[in-house]
Amino acid sequence: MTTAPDVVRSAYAQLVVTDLDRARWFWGDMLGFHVQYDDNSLLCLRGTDELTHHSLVLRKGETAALDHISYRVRTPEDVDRAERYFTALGLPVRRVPKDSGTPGVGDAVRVIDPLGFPVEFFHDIERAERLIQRYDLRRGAEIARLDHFNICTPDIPAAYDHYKALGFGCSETIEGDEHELYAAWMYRKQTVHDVAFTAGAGPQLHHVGVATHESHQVLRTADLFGSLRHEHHIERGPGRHGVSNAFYLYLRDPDGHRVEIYTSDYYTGDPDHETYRWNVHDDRRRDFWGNAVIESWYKEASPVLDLDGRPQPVTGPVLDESAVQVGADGLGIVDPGRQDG
Ligand code: 4SX
Ligand code: FE2
Ligand code: CA
Repeated sequence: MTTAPDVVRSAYAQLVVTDLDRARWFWGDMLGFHVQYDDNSLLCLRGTDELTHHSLVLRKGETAALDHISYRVRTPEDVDRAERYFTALGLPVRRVPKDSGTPGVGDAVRVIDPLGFPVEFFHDIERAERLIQRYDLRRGAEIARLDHFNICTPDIPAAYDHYKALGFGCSETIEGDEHELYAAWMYRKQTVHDVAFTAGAGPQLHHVGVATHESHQVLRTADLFGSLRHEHHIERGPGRHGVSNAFYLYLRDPDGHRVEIYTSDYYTGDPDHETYRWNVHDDRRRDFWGNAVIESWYKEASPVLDLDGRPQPVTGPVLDESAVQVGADGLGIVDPGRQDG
């Protein structure tokens, strides 16, 4: 068995957008990402707390898609380990030397993982000026940092097995009565997740999750979109998740890419941290207040590219969580302790 690379954290996502000016407005002016690099074909963005070059890259292209997700690994040798690991799995692997890939990133390896996703592993990245206390530069949602990727894949157990083998822990799951897996949240850094899986046609990108410090920033984001008559960008929330306990808001960017504004999940770093399992019939699992999840959230996602920039074909899901009925009438579980009439 080849040794898996030691992954530190989810580091950045590179998205293809069709209009950089509109993307600059959405991600920069509205979400408050700091522009670290802009050459009119590529934008590198980072949150107020991030000390490395970027956590989001927007590349101008013809069709909106995910170019790749990227994980930082612990040492330069872990980049070589990633190359050997995915080569041994018989998957497409490509070295991307410094200065030939994404600005700011050193030597990297890009692969198509067993789930069909374009994934990069790197160690070296340019450091960036500390903006943590530049309150004068904050605007919009005041995004602090990237938190996670959420990906659609038809086979959740296969996704779980792949990330388990890469050394990821599992913080929470959604399961059926026979423990069939509908969704799972997995981490390397000490939070609820670096990556989560949504059962759906895949490989597709479901969303990028970005963190604020406080729930008022999530509410203010929704208010800003409303005030500017851009409420159509709001897809789901604000609300409190059951899974993760985070406060959330989902938006769609001008190309339809979904982003989650996310705050206040919990620490998972103890070595004996246990997986918390939600039943798919528990109406609090995805919104702790029981608010329904809009259909588009389950059904729509961004296509992903292969290593040559062509769209990857998708396969339909095995389980469809959106079709699960909660309670006899589908409207919610009746409190078993409640006496009607
Ligand atoms: O909808 S869920 O409560 O299951 C959920 C979705 C929890 C955490 C997330 O980051 C997410 O995207
Ligand atoms: Fe999320
Ligand atoms: Ca809406």
